[in-house]
Amino acid sequence: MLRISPASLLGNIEALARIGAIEGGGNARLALTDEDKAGRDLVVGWMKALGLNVRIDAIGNVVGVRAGREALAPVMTGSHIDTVRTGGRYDGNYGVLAGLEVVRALNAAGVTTRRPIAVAFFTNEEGARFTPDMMGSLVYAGGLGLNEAYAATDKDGRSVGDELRRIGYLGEAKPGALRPHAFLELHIEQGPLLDEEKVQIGVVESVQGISWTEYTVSGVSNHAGTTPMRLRRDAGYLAASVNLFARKLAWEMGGDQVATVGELSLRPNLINVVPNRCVFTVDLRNTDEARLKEAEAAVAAHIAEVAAAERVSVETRVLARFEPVIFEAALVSRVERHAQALGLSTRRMPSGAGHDAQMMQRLCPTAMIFVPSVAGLSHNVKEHTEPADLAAGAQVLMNLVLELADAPS
Ligand code: HGY
Ligand code: MN
Ligand code: MN
Repeated sequence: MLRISPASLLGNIEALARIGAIEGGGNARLALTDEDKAGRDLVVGWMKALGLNVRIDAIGNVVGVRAGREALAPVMTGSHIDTVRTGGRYDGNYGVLAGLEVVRALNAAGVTTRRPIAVAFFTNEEGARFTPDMMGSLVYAGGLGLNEAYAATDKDGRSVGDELRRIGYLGEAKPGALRPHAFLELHIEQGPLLDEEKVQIGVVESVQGISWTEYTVSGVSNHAGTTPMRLRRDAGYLAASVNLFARKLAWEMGGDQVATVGELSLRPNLINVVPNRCVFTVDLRNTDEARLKEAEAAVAAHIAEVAAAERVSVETRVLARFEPVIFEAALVSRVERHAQALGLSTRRMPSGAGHDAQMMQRLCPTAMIFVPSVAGLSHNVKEHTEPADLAAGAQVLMNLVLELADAPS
């Protein structure tokens, strides 16, 4: 059996983690920043050194292709290398670098597979600077037009199109022109299940639905001391009320329902002034689309009720909305079989986080492989996965990629 080299994989994870490194061992490489460019340049350099034919597409997705014996649709693997501002070193990066490790091992063994093998990283998976998240893979899968993606702006008004151009990654290739035979994404779980249950491999069956909404509340700024409660039109109060409501709702709904108010900014943000403006976000997720719709409706009704009582106005902007995605069952079973053939313990599960794979399932049979996240921590500099688990996941990826790339059909 062709073996991945844990040392080579861990070394590359370590090297990439030095780019955009932040206190505590994590990474800050927000999409299309100079740090993202530096990470991209490093990984593209590694792709070229491995002899891959590197294509950069018009949304900045990068695909390195290793030729096969036959010019067929490739088996593609990959993920993302952009991070949130307080990111860890494994989220996304691990899947891309494991894909390059598969290529390195094939090169070292002088093996040429029947089908080409492609390793990709997609632009702006995180959605932490520009929304929607999974932007590059969504464009690649035909779910978002290029001009709409280019027009997305960050809080400083910088657009995706301008930033792509600025960092030199507005490529020529048409997004999605290279249609994979199958797509595999190896990723850390980012949640607690595998670690709590001491299971080595997560066989991912689906990705839960995601609903991201931004609310801009306008009230009346006033003196904190002289304004009686009956006269207040407090924009910040609405946001606080939604946070409490959404959290209680998620607890009451139970199941997979989660709710997060992740962004919140007040204006004028002064101790003695009733805020007249508040911009905040609500992230709702559920594996069940009907339940997710219920949660969205309940939050909207609560906002309408409190806004009327507080006499504030609310502008709503949907930032991202993706229904749950079910992965190709036959491919999911292959993941399970390969993990078990290596003597690894497995459990089937949904993904709580969004991933590029959920977009690629629109194009071809797709599946994901999870490895444990210690204490379920992610989007946190303390994100950690044990080296043995990182190596095990990469070996499952290797074996599955080889099986698919040499299959007769
Ligand atoms: O938000 C997510 O689930 C992903 O990290 N973009
Ligand atoms: Mn990720
Ligand atoms: Mn992430």
